[in-house]
Amino acid sequence: MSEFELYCFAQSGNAYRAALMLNLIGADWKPIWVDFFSKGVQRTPEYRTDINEMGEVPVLVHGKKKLTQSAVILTYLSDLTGKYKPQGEDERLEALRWIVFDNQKVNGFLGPFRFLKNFAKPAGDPAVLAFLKSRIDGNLSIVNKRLTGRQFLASDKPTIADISMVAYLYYPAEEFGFDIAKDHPAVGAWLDRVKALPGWKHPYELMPGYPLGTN
Ligand SMILES: N[C@@H](CCC(=O)N[C@@H](CS)C(=O)NCC(=O)O)C(=O)O
Repeated sequence: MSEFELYCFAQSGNAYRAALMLNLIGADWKPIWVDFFSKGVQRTPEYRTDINEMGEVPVLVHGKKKLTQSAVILTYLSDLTGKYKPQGEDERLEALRWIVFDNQKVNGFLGPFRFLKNFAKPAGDPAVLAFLKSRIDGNLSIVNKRLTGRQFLASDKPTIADISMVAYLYYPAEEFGFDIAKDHPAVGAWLDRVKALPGWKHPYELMPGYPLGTN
């Protein structure tokens, strides 16, 4: 039995944050596939009673602990191992600041945009997609400015803020209809730096369920 179990699926950038962290810290972990698309398992009463009352992935199981919300999972794993942990109060608050901005405004918009564009039936309303795209452009520009002349978001070393922010950013450009790394070059260079960390893997390699319907 693995030390950690992670409820997840390959298309989830929210779950990727936790999966990537587990891989980067060299944890003994295994994914538990959640059939999000065909069965909507996360919306069943059983899932909400037994796994996560919020009806979401990721969920991390470690011994008797069951943790949800990727920001909580990242914090827990960095406290536990000391890896990718912001150092000192200023860095800790800075990392938290970028994680909240990411959850709400960067991947918080990118995730639904990509879902509406690729997976929703019926497909997303073009007006909604256009609204989300304009927010995504504006917010990625803020991240791009932050990363111009710096190596990582909250420190001179990679921290959980970086692991949070990459959530949806490695998925193929065709799934968005625009190329994040090209449109935001400092973000592109930083994505390469994160990709070079030992243990990095693409979300489609790290979590089960890709291509859709193959698990
Ligand atoms: N803030 C949460 C977001 C989690 C989230 O929204 N996960 C999606 C999958 S990518 C989900 O499970 N949604 C439930 C649903 O749509 O029914 C986190 O970072 O963990």
